[in-house]
Amino acid sequence: MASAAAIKRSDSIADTMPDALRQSRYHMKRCFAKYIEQGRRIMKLHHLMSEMEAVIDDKDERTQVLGGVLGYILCSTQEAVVVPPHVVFSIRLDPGYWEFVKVSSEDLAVEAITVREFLKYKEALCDEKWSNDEHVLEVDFRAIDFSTPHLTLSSSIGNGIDYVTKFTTSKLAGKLDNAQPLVDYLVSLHHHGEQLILNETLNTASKLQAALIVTEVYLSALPKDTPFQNFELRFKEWGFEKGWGDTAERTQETMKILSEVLQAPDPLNMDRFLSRLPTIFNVVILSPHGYFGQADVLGLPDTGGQVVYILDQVKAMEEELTLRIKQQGLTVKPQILVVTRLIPEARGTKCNQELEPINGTKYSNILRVPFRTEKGILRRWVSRFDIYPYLELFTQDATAKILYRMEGKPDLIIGNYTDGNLVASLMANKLGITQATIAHALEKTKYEDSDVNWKELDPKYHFSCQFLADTISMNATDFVIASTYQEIAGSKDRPGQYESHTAFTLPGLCRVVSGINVFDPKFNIAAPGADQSVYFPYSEKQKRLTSFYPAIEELLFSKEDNSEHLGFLVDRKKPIIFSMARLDIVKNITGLVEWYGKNKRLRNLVNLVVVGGFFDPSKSKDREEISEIKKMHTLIEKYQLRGQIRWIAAQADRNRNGELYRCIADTRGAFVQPALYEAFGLTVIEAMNCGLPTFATNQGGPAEIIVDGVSGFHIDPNNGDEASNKIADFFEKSKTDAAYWDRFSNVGLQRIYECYTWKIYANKVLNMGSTYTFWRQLNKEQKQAKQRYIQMFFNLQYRNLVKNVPVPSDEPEQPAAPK
Ligand code: UDP
Ligand code: LCN
Repeated sequence: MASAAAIKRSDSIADTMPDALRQSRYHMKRCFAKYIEQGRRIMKLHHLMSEMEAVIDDKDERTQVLGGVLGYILCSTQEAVVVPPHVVFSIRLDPGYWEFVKVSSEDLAVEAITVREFLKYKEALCDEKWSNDEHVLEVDFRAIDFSTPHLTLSSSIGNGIDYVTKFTTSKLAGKLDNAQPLVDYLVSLHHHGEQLILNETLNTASKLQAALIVTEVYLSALPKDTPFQNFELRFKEWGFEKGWGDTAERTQETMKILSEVLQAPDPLNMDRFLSRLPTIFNVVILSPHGYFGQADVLGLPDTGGQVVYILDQVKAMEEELTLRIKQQGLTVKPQILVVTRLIPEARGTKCNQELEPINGTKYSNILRVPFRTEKGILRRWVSRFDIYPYLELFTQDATAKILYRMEGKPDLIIGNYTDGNLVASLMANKLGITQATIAHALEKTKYEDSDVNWKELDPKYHFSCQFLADTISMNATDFVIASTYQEIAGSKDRPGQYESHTAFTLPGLCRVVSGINVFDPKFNIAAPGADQSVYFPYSEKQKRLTSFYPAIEELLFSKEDNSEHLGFLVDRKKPIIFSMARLDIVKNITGLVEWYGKNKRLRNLVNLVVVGGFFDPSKSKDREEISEIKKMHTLIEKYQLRGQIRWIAAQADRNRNGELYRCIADTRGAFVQPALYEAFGLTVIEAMNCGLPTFATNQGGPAEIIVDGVSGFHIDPNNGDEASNKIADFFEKSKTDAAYWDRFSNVGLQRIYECYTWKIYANKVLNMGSTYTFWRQLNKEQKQAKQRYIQMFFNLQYRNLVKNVPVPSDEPEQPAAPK
């Protein structure tokens, strides 16, 4: 295949493609004739390639055709729309860079087209009349993005904060007066009515600069550890308020950094200064859907890593906030509220309690607010796909409760997933405060052609609401916290989750010609960690939680089926391959069972243990879970797996789960994460933290967490034979060479310590909070214009769609599912 070097960035596809087609004219004419043979349709890359193979059956000739620029262009094609006699291509040469061309199958003429035209071809396949209407609703966020600077390199995507600091610096540079917005911002800082940093005495850059020279001399004469209180009054007279530091030394440092910023702004000092400013004390984290609790919830429908992530995030953020506030010389206690839904019928969990302190924190709580409709309070769990009718009222109710609990506004609102992000957008807009969003997983890329086919999928998934809600939140938010690069902008071959919202179409509803721009500097990567007091290496013998051993022994090896486990392991000397996930289709636990069932070599080498769901489909209300439960039973019978498989129901005890991973490591086993797509994959880092060699899907976040063949292995969930053989090869090698297994265990751990800890995360996210709070202030007008556009879109489009989502009647709950 040709390399990227074959095509220069400055060349457009429309410029290079005609020549490339001409060079293989004979074959290309035949290929294009084949492409249009079946009439109008959407073709993906694999269709284009397999039909090309059928036409050019000689392998050498095919290699020659694909060896040049043409091969490179074709392989960068995301999809093609066949509209005889034309084939229209959407080509993605690099993450974030898309081009669209129309090729005539008759004379191979190539014409550049716009994204709008491309979407029109695509939607015409399902709704030609709508597509031809000149006045359909076109959503174009780019049109109102008139002043935000954007990045240009694909490799810079996800480092937004670095660029925002650079852009800020250059705005303030040049002459002292340019720093006035910074001074205004500093004068505006306060907490609960108390002025911080500067008062009106120092309301110009020149006054501030002069005063800083005086304080420099004054502070140099004091012992370094002099508490701020000792010179607080004098500073106040000069115009300086609290918040510079707890001692003379730290105050002097912070003031010096600001003096340097005023003298000649540079990004490093700007970043250091902004991250020291006392701007964040109270944080609201929104996560309405699922069962949000600290015990007995994991593995319940729609309840997985998001809950784990948020609880760990709160602990890490509270710790970091407490430290920062103290270092700045303030005595304020930070408050973090995780706001979720209160579920009256809570399946034995605490999800029916309004307030619950968060374990391991001093000042953080879960606040639960019920979903309401005009019929009253909704008592039961509702799928995340059906959640839209409750969100607006929930926002109102939650806002009132938050203001009451915090005795004022929060300083930062962080949304999670579609529902939490939409609520965060509405709330942050109403209160006028900084907003962050976290996706965990955007649903759009999980289902092929989910935009054009929305009408078919809508009754089940309500994607029309979801995609528009996501688009609204991405645009409304001040910054986005992603876990990996791929989440934003994908990989060479696959668009990112956010990137897939760049342009899409919902025929009959609206054509989104510019939904989001992944080069917007709001995008940042801050990868989560795993709680290292729970997930620590199997080799740390003195820390092992031996009290769980009898229960884990029973869980893995007892002979009889019961409500917690099914199947048994005849040969307990074999290593165990282990997987644990919610029983969603996308998690592909059934895929792993099938690969194992089919691969005799693997079955001879290892046993299989999977944790997920439960065994009686009639006990589940979740559509996907029900079908996966049934499939598991079928596969166990089909491949006669009893004796080699243990299926364990969803496990809710994190500490015991940590020990379970380590017990699997004791068998010299491995963790396998076979998802068809995984946004991040907390189980992957949990397993690696426990020293378990890990095989994880190459579709999504795990492909970035693991360096294939170095700190673990990638597997292709769409190629089960290859995946199961890769696992079998590993165990064959480990059987003859014990050091081989040890190597993957150790390098996996190293990878975690370098990149995936909560400490690194909290530091990054709080810096983002400070930097983007100033940035939104600097770009007030732009922000306001966008908000008005968003409000109109929300009102006229999104709200109408929500009316189509049924509100279930509140008949009594089924018996609780076993935990
Ligand atoms: N988990 C669990 N019990 C289960 C299934 C999952 O405790 O039966 C935990 C798992 O340890 C991890 C989280 O739930 O902490 C799942 O996170 P992941 O990112 O792997 O997937 P998600 O469910 O968020 O899609
Ligand atoms: C949701 C997912 O699907 C996972 O991939 C993530 O690991 C989890 O949330 C936590 O962010």
